[in-house]
Amino acid sequence: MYFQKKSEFPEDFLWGAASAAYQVEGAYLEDGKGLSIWDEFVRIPGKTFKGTVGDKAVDFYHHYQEDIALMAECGLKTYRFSISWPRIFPNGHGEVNLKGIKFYDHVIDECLKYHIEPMVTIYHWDLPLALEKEYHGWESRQIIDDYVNYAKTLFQYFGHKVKYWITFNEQNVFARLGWTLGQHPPGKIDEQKLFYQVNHHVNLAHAKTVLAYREMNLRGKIGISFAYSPSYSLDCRPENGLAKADYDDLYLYWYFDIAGYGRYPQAAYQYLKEQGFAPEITDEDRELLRQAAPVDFMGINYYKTKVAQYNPIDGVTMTTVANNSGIKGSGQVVGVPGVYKNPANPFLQTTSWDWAIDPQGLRLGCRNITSRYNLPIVVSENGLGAIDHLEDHQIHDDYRIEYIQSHLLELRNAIQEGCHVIAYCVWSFTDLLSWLNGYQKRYGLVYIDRDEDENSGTLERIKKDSFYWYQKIISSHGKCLD
Ligand code: BGP
Repeated sequence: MYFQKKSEFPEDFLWGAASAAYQVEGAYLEDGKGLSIWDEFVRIPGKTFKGTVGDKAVDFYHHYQEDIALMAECGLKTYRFSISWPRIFPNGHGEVNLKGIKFYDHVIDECLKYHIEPMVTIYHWDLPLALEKEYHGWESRQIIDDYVNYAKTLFQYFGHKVKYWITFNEQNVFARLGWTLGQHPPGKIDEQKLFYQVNHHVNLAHAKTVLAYREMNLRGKIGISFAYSPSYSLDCRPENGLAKADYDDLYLYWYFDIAGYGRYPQAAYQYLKEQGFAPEITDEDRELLRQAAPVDFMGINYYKTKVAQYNPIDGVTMTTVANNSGIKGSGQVVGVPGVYKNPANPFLQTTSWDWAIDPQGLRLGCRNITSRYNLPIVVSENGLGAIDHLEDHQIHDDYRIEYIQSHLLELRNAIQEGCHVIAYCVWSFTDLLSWLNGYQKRYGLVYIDRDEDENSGTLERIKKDSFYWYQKIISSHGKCLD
């Protein structure tokens, strides 16, 4: 839409940044923490870039005071971070590890000391390994009660201090990569039926947790975050228009509709049922999902858009070579045979990892969410992964500034168009370990001196140009964006 006068960000807008426990904390065996599935998976040769492991990561566990002080200096209003389940329950259930509780209590207090709103992700992929060994983790319905017990424990300890909760980070990524592409633990390939069943268990765990949270009357907000790549039809050929609708239903609304409406989209469900991939859903499940919807806010992790094109039945599949090398053009087109495929968008630049850079896509995504669900939105991740060069103790990351600036301008447009956006979290505040891409793909506003070698670097924190830029944006309440 065209508006003559530009609007501003709301007064109480939460300018923030995000991270995940496994990617920053390190201290993987300290203070009673149990192993997570990632601690094991990364040790399988060839799974991560240069064999990186998260044993030390960027050592947030010992640097959290320094890092949160830097967040305060930057002016952050919210810090989104995740809690490591095996730090709280080393075996997934049973006795609480009080040292784990103490650590997060300190992190939360440190945030509050600087008036930074803690936004907690309950699950950002680091499942206790013990549960994988005991009953195959997310493959079993047993996990639902263990997850709810873990989440309720967090509500009991931190519910009076934390006002924003995110049940899951990107089940549409961890389930797909874990059960169909073999790129995340448990490393299974093309287990379509299991993948949809796993995703269903995640939905049930989410729903039960939302209901438990509401019963506790804690007066905060609870939502969920998905990886969100809105789509364009390749062109106006009707078959491509339908491919877009199919992509949207199968790849996006299959997840979002549960959070928004408590049900799966019809066309996708019928398709999966016929394929033999639909999850087993009981009447009780249906009722539970319905009761928990809608969430209080929809979290979106936005990095890119996709193009949808009809994919013939003998066309490309999802199993393909991913670009985890940072060599532009090394990724391949993927798709679902007979349904859709996602060719590159010739009108957009890409990152070195072949992610289409599309600021307007963020606006489009917010508009879609608003039209379909009319729910508040938290942009729980957005940022640029790039190779940074340290020169004279400085990082001149104008490319990152340009990326964030252009996305924030479009976010402001979305807000003007009526989207109720409550927060924006840059991914990430400090550099951190990329799950599959080591440390060469950096996202931070603050550089951290280390690389793929576990013994490398001093872990010194160095503010990048983007840090100072974001500081200005926050202090001017977004006015400096123009
Ligand atoms: C999201 C994850 C984050 C983070 C980010 C960047 O999918 O929620 O944890 O990793 O993507 O991804 P990558 O590190 O692969 O570039």
